[in-house]
Amino acid sequence: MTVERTYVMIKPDAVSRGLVGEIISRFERKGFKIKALKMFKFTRELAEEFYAEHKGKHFFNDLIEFITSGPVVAMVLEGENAVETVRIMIGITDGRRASPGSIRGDYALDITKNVVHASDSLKTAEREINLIFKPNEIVD
Ligand code: 3AN
Repeated sequence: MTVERTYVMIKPDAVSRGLVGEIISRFERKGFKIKALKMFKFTRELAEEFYAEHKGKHFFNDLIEFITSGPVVAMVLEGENAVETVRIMIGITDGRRASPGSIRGDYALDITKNVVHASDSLKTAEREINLIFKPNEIVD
């Protein structure tokens, strides 16, 4: 086991539904440390860069429309095996099929409006953290 950092983002649907505290507290109770935290609204340009790997896919436009539709809450979480463990905690992409007990399984009924994002690998985590946070926004 190694201590890792991962990028987690509470999406506009969950912010407008008042689920921010609930979602953050699940990660805290699990034992992860919050190393950075902020609320912001994506510009179209930043959203397209963030989701660049999905450019050209049939759902890309809906995804960009959705993620720019309202504020998100972004954070850096740190803990043992953070990337994989947080992915298990959020559940699979389609909220209808995500396991009960996972965040998407408990709060999402949609594949686009699916409440939360988390990095899918260490390499992605580094890219996403560097894209969204300045070094002085992350505590040591
Ligand atoms: P995950 O967030 O589970 O890693 P990705 O990275 O495959 O999923 O997709 C990024 C986002 O794109 C998802 N969170 C979801 O909002 C949207 N998305 C992915 N696949 C689809 C799809 N088949 N139809 C609609 N939206 C999708």
